[in-house]
Amino acid sequence: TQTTQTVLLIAPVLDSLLDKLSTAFTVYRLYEQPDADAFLQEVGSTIQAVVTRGDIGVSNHVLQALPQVGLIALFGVGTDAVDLDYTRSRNIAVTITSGVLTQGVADLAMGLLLAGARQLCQGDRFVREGRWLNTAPALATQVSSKRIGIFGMGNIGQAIARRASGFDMEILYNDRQKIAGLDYQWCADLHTLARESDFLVIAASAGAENQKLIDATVLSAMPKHAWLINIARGSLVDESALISALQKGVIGGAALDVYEDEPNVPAALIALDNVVLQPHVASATHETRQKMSDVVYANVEAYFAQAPLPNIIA
Ligand code: 8YV
Repeated sequence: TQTTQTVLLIAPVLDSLLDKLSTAFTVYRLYEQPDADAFLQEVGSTIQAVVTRGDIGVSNHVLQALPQVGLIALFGVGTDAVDLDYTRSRNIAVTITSGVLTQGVADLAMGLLLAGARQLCQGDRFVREGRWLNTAPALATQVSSKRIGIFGMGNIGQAIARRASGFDMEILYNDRQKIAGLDYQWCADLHTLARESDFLVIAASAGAENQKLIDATVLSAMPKHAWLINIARGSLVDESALISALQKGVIGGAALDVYEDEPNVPAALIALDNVVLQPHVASATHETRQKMSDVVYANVEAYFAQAPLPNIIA
């Protein structure tokens, strides 16, 4: 459709969302442009809304070429790939897909935890490669009744805690402060949480202020048998310190959905057997991605209708 309501897509989204947006608005796809700067020079001044993935965001360089833009609708909940100081200074609203991916992400966190402790990937390889025919499988680590430490007790952290309580786990957490009404043990600092946890799960939002917070000192505070699970952002972890901790047996293992420089996963991580690797898929189910698409669409629609944005961030 050619309307004067124009949307710039920074990265691919679900086909159904693209179709819906294209039916209602004029949609340009930046990711298909061989020369992005030339393209932005040509159409940038007409763009009113940006749609992009949470993990990709949009650079200030691109936003500078969009003088009229008033909305960035993120397909995701992480805002770390957008410079919020800059968007505030330009009065650009930012919306996220709040609520709809909480369950899916918490599900994968438990999946990673179980896969790591119970050696699900090793077991699968063991059967496929025919090794079961002449060897006994290795013993794994129990999950039930163990201590789970959740770093970042927002919606996702709390959904992980609810799942963990179904596994009779003892639940500890660290967040900026104790959260009223939560019946779990609050640890005032991350190092204490690390020391006390059999499984340390990262569920915090990421930003410039907490880059590489999970560093060598946090990893050494963890018990030797403990596992690190990350479904948040790779930037929260010092990846080289993690690799070294895994190689030296400082921790038991790591189960990761996110990395410092996606999709580049260090060969040193891939080489390790006490590691479970997923390609940033915690929200990647049909159900969740459909709901995320609906939320993105609702916010773009509200923006052009000059209605309140349902999922605007503070
Ligand atoms: C998505 C995410 O995988 O919510 C986030 O911040 O990282 C994920 O839900 C990402 O936005 C890509 O679509």
